[in-house]
Amino acid sequence: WTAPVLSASGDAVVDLRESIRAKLAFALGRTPESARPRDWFAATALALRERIVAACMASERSVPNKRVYYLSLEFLIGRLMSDAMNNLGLTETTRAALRELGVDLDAVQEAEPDAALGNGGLGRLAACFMESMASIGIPAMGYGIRYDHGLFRQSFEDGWQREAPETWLAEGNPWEFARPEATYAIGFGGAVTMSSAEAGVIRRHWQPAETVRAVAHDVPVVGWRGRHVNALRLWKAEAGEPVDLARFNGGDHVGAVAARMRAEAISRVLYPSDSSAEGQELRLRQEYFFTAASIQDLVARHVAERGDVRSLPDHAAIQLNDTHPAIAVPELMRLLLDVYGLAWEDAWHVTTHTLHYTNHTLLPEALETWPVELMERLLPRHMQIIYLINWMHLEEQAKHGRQGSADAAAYLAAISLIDESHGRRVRMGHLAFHGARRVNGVSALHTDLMRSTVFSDLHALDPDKIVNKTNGITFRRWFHNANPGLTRLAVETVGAGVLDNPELLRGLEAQAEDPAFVARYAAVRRERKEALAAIIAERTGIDVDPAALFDVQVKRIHEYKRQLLNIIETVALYQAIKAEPHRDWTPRVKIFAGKAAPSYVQAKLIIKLACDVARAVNDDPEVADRLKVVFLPNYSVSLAESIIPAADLSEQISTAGMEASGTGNMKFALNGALTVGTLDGANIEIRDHVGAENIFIFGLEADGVRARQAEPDYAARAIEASPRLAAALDMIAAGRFSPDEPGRFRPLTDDLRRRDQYLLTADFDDYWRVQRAIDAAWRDPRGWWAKAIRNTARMAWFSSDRAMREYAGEIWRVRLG
Ligand code: 26V
Repeated sequence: WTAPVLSASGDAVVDLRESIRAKLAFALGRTPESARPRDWFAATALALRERIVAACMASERSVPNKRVYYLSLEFLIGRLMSDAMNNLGLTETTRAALRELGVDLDAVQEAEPDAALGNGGLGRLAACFMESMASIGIPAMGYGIRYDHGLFRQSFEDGWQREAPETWLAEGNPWEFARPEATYAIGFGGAVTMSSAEAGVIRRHWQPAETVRAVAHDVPVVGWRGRHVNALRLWKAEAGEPVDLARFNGGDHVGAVAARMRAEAISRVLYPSDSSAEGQELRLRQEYFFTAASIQDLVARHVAERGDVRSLPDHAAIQLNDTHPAIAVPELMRLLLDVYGLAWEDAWHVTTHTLHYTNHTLLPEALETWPVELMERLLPRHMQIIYLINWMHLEEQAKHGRQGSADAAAYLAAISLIDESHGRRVRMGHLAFHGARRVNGVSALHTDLMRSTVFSDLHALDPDKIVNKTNGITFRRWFHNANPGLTRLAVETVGAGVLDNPELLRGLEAQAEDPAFVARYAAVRRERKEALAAIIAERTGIDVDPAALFDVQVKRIHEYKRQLLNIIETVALYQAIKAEPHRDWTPRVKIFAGKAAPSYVQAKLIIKLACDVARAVNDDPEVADRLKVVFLPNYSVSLAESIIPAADLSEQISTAGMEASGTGNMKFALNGALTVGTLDGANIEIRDHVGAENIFIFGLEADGVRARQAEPDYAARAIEASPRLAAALDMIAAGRFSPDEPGRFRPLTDDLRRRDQYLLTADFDDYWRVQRAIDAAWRDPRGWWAKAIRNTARMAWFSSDRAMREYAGEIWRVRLG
């Protein structure tokens, strides 16, 4: 980021230039003449990495009193170069150094592949939290998997999503340090044996049938102004033996490496689903693999530093990002019982004072459960421990009355860690809840719903356990780096202190109606819109007018997020324009991006509909520039960085009660897009902060959703009551957008008529109403920009620094460094 306060000093430029030149020659073996942008990227990253390590070694070397361990199956970190440069204050130095080498920094940045080690919100949140912890000085380590292939690359073939493997590591990763000395053996399968040890105490011993090696790879995470550096430790799976020599020598060259392939499969690919719990054995192997390696690593570090495993809760706080690492509960118990020889009560005390659990969804299909049979086969010792935990848990409750009645049986079935309703399955949410000291939701509404729905019985047993920690985003990436023009304007208006303290953004409010300031704010937006228009033209061939209202919905494709509601409104608008082509319609560009899970048939059909509607609308000369529809392929963190600063309108239209928080909503509002949204997730808190007059709210609230779902035939009746909705659905169902296959979208329209689980029909008319109010607001530029500026000015609370301070104080009880 071109910080006006941080300009390049001559010496620093020369130093960095020579350092880049040396990396190119001696680390990459390239001459400047033959170097491609990718080589310059690697050389620059290596030179910057050296400076990160220097910053790391300069910061105090003493052992922190307490460390935070953030366990997550996903870290959607994206590109790391601008983070590193800006947090070190070296962006202008790097630009100048490269310029002296005849190289353009922007081209070098474009050559960095995204580290797409996550699906969506949950993974991106983990990345924002890592950056914030380093920035505010929380001693922390992130633990995850070093996937060879992150989230698939999306392309379109005639409007259908196609998936291809993503190859971010094809040319290596200059940011990481391989740490082969930090390798752990991870067991699977086998049996549990008993041995009577000293004093007649029976010790159990797990003898796995198979072991896989977990090898650490550390990515440094440098905080703002280079004050602190933490590590993201990603585990790579390797086989115990690279090749079975006997088989190889016997001529079976493929069979000789079969075991190796099976082991390495664990860190091969990220599961591309964030919506339905598919009972895949490989996924359970991934979860146990990274959790066990991480727990072993952190316990070993604790024992090396403090000598006694019993003091673990005083010096370590472990955060489980959703239930994916919930196997940490029995794994920590196993280590404490079987390896360190603690008594059950002591082990349980240590476990339940070290672990904490964040829930990120209440959608039933995304709540993890694992078949007992699979767990017994893969993790026999853990299953024993889970049974024991559950037995004690249920005994405890049975003691407190409620025995005997049918009511009591239903109650025990509800709080049990084992779900017996359709085969026997371990409820990972219940396990994590029970093993954790604190459990948190990610927005005020979501936390309330946790207490009143999925976890209501467990909540009643321990009413202080569930706390709220509303999500946040790192302003360094999503404001300073993604929108340097707006950041420069903020710095020039309220002072450079805003880079350290976002609360100073408040000072922009006073300028919200000042014509000179508004003109500069609008000019920044215009510039970002022109840049996005160029990307749209390049990637889709569609020409859009940067003067039009850019209306953006970018996120994973999921029915509850209701991209379909947006598309149906687009169809209705298309019909209205066709009916009255000469009215002065507010020109809009509807921009979509997002990936569908490869197995999610309905979501893929929604993408196809968006593409088919886009073609019909964009090709209709009567519509011209009044309406354009764009689906940008391969949504990613880096694409988001281009889209968000260019948005005028942010679509956050999930069915109320279903989006746990949302974090994209925060990124858009901070960058001055106005939100059209439901009272769901963090939208509610965004409204509270930006003011109800600066956001467009519509639709049913969460309790209204529940009431409506209980009404018979609610969808059919809503369609009957709304001629506009009925006409739009008829047009889609009749094949107007799919003349080559008229029935193509019947699965979507039939489902809306019959079931409409996500209440599109209930909210459609109000959505149409608010969209027309938005059209009117856009035609009053002074009013619009004042609202936009007030959004930017009032979003400071949504910084992930605030979220991390809350976790540090109220969950982890850790001091900031
Ligand atoms: C669930 C599952 C279910 C099993 C199959 C694989 C898989 C992968 C991921 C997930 C978690 C989905 C939950 C999730 O991403 N939640 C999002 O978390 C964001 C950060 O808290 C939040 O802003 C979004 O509202 C929420 O949808």
